[in-house]
Amino acid sequence: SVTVVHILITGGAGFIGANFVHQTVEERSDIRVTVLDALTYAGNRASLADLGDRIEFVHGDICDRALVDRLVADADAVVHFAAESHNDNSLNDPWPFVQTNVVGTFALLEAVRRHDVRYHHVSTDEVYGDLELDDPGRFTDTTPYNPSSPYSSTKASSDLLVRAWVRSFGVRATISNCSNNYGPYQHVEKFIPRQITNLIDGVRPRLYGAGRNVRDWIHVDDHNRAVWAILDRGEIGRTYLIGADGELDNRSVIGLILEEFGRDADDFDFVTDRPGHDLRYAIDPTPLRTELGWEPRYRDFRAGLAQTVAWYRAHEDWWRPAKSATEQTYAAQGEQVE
Ligand code: NAD
Ligand code: TDX
Repeated sequence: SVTVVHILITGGAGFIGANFVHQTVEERSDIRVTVLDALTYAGNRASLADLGDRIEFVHGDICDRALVDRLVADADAVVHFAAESHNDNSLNDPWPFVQTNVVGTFALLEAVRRHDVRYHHVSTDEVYGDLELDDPGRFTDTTPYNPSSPYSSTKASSDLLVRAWVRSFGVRATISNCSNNYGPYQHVEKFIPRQITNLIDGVRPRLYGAGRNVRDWIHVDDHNRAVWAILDRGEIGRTYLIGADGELDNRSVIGLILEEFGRDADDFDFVTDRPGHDLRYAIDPTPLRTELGWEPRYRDFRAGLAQTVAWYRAHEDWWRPAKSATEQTYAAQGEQVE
């Protein structure tokens, strides 16, 4: 483990990255924080505005090798969140996914190799493909990679680059593969914020396919505490799976959101299914618990969801600018009520 004095956080203006920056500034105020973010449609400077000059913000692209090299040289740890993160977009236009997720990770790996800087790679459980609904098994760090979408295949590619850079060049890296996050600052394109903001707008929530797909929900703060546990105590070269035993099907999630708004459980629309839609993800987080002593703090999904609904109600100024463009994108991608 390294004592982190100056951390470089990529994608810190995105959902998970912004929560990680807040957690780090609040709980580890001795650490100097630099954020590198390209401010794509998914990045929002407003997510960090309250931190003022407690962080340094660099507006730039992780594919910019000279910039990345200069920033990495000045840091003693890099946590890499920046990515194109939305499956639906990856089906519509995969190009930026290959560029940012694969080439961008490559640029970071070359820089941490050159300057021997500790690197943590944030990835997803989607690299493992999907499980049957009745499969008693869950994903572990030995589950074979089997990604389905352009998004998950580019994340899998980036993970494989990290593994090769550890083995071939001795880069001091760890990887985490986390399940579906929810919480504040999540873009309104994603399932939970989309339905919350639809309901605030008086629009019926939209469920893909039959709504039987299962996701393993974790609060973003629990994910980020696990990332810190890995930075503090993780073993170099290891992959850690992060999950909080939060499996629920999409229809049940919609039901809980509707309940939060005092609406009937069937007050939603079925819409066009996602092509290649993964059926179920499920994480076995045993090594994280037994070896690193991590435990989730959010154990009651209903309570975490209520807190998230309250956040979106109170921060309409944050999400409103992205809402109509997001819904127009879904319409342009051919989404229709079934
Ligand atoms: P997000 O889309 O909300 O944020 C991504 C951020 O990266 C944005 O601020 C964007 O501006 C920035 N970015 C994109 N391309 C860039 C580039 N070329 N250079 C610099 N910055 C760039 O994503 P998120 O949901 O916060 O996900 C963060 C990471 O966590 C991703 O690597 C994702 O694969 C992973 N992950 C997400 C989840 C989830 O449920 N959201 C679960 C597991 C893993
Ligand atoms: O309107 C919707 N209706 C719906 O039924 C949307 C936007 C989604 N869905 C379904 C699709 C999925 O089964 O809800 C589930 C969750 O969808 P997303 O929020 O798009 O997430 P998912 O595709 O599962 O991927 C997420 O978790 C893993 C993140 O976006 C990824 O970045 C992360 O790697």
